[in-house]
Amino acid sequence: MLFTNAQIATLKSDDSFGLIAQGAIAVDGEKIAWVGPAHDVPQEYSGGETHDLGGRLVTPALIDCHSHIVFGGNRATEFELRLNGASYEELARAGGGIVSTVTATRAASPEALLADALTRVDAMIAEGVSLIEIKSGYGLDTETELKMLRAARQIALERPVDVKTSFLGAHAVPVEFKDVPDRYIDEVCIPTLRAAHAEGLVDAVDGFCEGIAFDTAQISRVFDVAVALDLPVKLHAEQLSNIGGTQLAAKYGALSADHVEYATGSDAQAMATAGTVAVVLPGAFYTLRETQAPPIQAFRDHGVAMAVATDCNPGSSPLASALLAMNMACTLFRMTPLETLLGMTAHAATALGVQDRGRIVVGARADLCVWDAAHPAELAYRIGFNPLHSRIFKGSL
Ligand code: DI6
Ligand code: FE
Repeated sequence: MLFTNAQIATLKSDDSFGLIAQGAIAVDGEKIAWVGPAHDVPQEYSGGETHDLGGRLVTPALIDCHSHIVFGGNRATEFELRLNGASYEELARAGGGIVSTVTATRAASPEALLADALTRVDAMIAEGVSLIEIKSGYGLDTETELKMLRAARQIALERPVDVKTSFLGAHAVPVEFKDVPDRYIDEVCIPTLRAAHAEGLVDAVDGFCEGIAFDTAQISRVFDVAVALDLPVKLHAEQLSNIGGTQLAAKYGALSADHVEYATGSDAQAMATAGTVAVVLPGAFYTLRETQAPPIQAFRDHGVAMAVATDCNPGSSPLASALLAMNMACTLFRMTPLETLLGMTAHAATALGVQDRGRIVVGARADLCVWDAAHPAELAYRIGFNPLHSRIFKGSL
């Protein structure tokens, strides 16, 4: 199949959009077989099925590398309480926050959990997302963590989208273990990780390293099990304070450290050495009215790859728009439109340990977006417009 008459942002390297003005892309099965100027299309690709893209912009399909899109209920009441002055941490310590979503998620039937998540997944797909990372972490008991992860796997069967799962048993301390978080880690979190892994439900292991969640010693115990199971790790680190999560993530060679508002220059250095991606989550920064932005310039200076994600969740980031996350990363964090597009494509793939997509190069998965736009900077620029014309998933329109 040949797609022609396209303005292609290949993102073939990190230093530019890699634009090809009058371009064509040949697809063989699920993969990109050739990309280049339309007048150079090799003979072997010019005879088959051809789609004229009308001069539209083509980019790699978007990848949301950090979401909690499977959950029960919502937290609109908590939103009102925060607007009246309560802080996210106060609400968490008072048994609200993540723990209130745990109650709703435990109560939800598998069917309802899936149906609810699909409404948000559909919004993502409509904006060109083809791969979504989905975390557990609102079960905090074996049965519900498995229920969440099965729902996440089911999403990839119900919709034309790929899913990568992350086990986030170390997300919060459930009420039944309120004052004994270490017992929760040993008696529930780690055995549940083993059970979920045995069922093939885990692609990576995540944790929430924070004053209101788990410290580095507790996260280390979970990560040691991940290493033993040969699973990659990633970490919610330095979101509300700096307690050493980024350094810990780097020590374990984590795929990514996420949020990272309170990370320092030396944290950036450690991430660079470990090849750990910095995943910035401007939806949470915005919703919590955070004032400390992540150290974007330090990440640039140290050569840390940056990804951008929605963090779609009912508390700190009720956001199901990848494009708005890109816009926020520009406006709130001063990232460039190129950095945010790389952050929702190539670098998001790296943050998930996926090598074969996120750039329009020969051999990559033919997951593409066709946009009613003339230049790729337009994707991060507008607010509340969806310029997606069509999406190509696994080589099919
Ligand atoms: N940080 C976040 O932003 C989400 N989880 C986390 O560890 C928020 C989860 C929530 O508030 O429900
Ligand atoms: Fe998160």
